[in-house]
Amino acid sequence: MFKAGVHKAMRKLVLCLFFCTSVLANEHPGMDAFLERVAEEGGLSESDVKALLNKAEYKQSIVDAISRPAEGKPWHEYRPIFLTSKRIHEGIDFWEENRELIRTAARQFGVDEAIIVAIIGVETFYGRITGSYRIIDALVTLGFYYPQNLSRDRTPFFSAELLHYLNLANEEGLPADEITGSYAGAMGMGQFMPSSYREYAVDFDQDGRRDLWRSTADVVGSVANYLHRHGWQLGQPVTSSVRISADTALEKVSTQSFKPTLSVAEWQELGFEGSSALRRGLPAAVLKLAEKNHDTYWLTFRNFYVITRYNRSPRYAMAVYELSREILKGMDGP
Ligand SMILES: [Ca+2]
Repeated sequence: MFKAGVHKAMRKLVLCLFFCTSVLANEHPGMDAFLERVAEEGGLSESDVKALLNKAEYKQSIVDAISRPAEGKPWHEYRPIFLTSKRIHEGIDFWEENRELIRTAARQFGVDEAIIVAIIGVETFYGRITGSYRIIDALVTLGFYYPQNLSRDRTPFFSAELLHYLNLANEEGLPADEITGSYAGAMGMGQFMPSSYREYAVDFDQDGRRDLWRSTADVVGSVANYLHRHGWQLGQPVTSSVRISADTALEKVSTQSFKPTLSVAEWQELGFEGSSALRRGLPAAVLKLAEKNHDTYWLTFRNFYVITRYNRSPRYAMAVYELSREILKGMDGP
């Protein structure tokens, strides 16, 4: 009886040693190559990284989410997601609550205040929705299991972000297995990717830490610094509508990059008729947006390009700009 009990317990233990560790120790395709990179780069403990990756889980929901991002929608479906009266009014509240802080950051970094507010509004509804995926799961899923049926293989991008994340956690003393964020690995109120966090986050409240989750000051300062470092031009235009005619060279419309290439005057020669108030030598790109039954065209300037450094989608940049205008109107009101 006793012997049988021990035997049973032993069997249970052996089974658990086998199954429990195999459940806990997740192996991922490409993990060995990644660990080699960790070793080559130095600075991180390979065994700590391995232990962390072993605990990271592949999430089908992350693969599903990256396969259908909101950015794929046409403008007339994309715009209503962000340009709601709730997001406008909460933006006014957020600005009013943090007036001094936003003014100080905007002055220090030479950035327009309304754009800082609008970016935080579009990213996380002013810090309310920062994402509930474990960052380690998000970056392991996208770095090791990126869906191969999408137009572009972004494995290199996400595995680089995973490496940045591990370094960031190490540098800032963050719990790498606990931090949560978006399905793509963006973190905190401003949704900074790990590489951006390392490069652009600032300790704006000067408490000795860069905290983009709980410190509104650090978030506002970091967003302002990000825009500044990418070349924001204070008080300069972002975008302006443009008229086309039958002769307009529509094939010149920008699609991939919105880096200004031609001047307003040169665009005019190609048939894009901008506002007469614009400086003729101002560098611009041209954007086409799909309304339900027609297209609209926009000259986009340096500052528009800077917003696309935050998120590559021109519809994202346009939503940020329009939200900033609506919030600004509310601030000017009675
Ligand atoms: Ca701080």
